Amino acid sequence: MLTQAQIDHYREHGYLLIEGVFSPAEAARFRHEAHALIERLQREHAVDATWDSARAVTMAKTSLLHCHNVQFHSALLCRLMTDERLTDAVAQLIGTPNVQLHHNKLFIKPPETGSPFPMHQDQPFFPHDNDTMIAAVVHFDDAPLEKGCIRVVPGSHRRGPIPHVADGGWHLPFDQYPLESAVACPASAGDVLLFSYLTVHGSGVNTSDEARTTLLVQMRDPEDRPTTNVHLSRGQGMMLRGIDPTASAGSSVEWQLSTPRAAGGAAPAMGGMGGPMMMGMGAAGS
Ligand SMILES: O=C(O)CCC(=O)C(=O)O
Repeated sequence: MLTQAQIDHYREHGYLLIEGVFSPAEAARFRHEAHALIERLQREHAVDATWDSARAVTMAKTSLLHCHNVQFHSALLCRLMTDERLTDAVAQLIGTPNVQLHHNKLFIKPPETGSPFPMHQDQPFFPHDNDTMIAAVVHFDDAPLEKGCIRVVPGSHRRGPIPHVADGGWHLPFDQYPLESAVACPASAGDVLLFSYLTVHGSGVNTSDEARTTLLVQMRDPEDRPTTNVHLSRGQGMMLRGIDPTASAGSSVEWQLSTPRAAGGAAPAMGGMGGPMMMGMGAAGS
């Protein structure tokens, strides 16, 4: 259970770091699973997901190993997403008993060369009517500043959607939103950082001699409808806590693909990559 002070912090600042959600032993198991998964994928294809715009943050050649939607690769990581220690906190913060998966991303920022993320909001990538979308970053190992921990702009969620630059991956102008000006959120293995999809955030290069390993899970109230049918993916709509009161035939992707929106609905688009919201998006999307 979160305290009222934690809930108030999230509402005021748009983010919350919860320490020790998972034990060091659990985090170590997740980390082992994550690295084994990336190794399996790398045998099949390249898994770098560095945003083109990250090149403007650093001249160094960096890389970011990633896997979208880990539930199709690992039962352990699938169970992690439904763990009540995680989903109960999310339910409290978004104010609904029901928590639905939008998508998730496993990231490994390799030692010394782990790619940065320019400052951005996640909202432009997948806007929703009620803005309940929240990211939970589960830390599988320690993420001090030198490992490129996440940085946030406290209170930025209250500004609503901010115009982004599409060039090289949807991001905010570098001169107005320098990475260094944001508040660093260093975390330990087992900690979870939560932030709204309207909270401006980014992260620096991993210059340390250890990998930074995280799972980012994007979740929403199932009654919060996508404003545009973009950023669809297999597994979207899976219930992580409670029920889907809209009873929209299981997968919300299936529903979005087959059912036009009641008012002014855009034509459903598979993959969601065609609209202006997604132009210039890096391989990791958001
Ligand atoms: O993992 C990070 O360092 C940041 C990830 C991020 O900002 C994103 O995926 O939108």
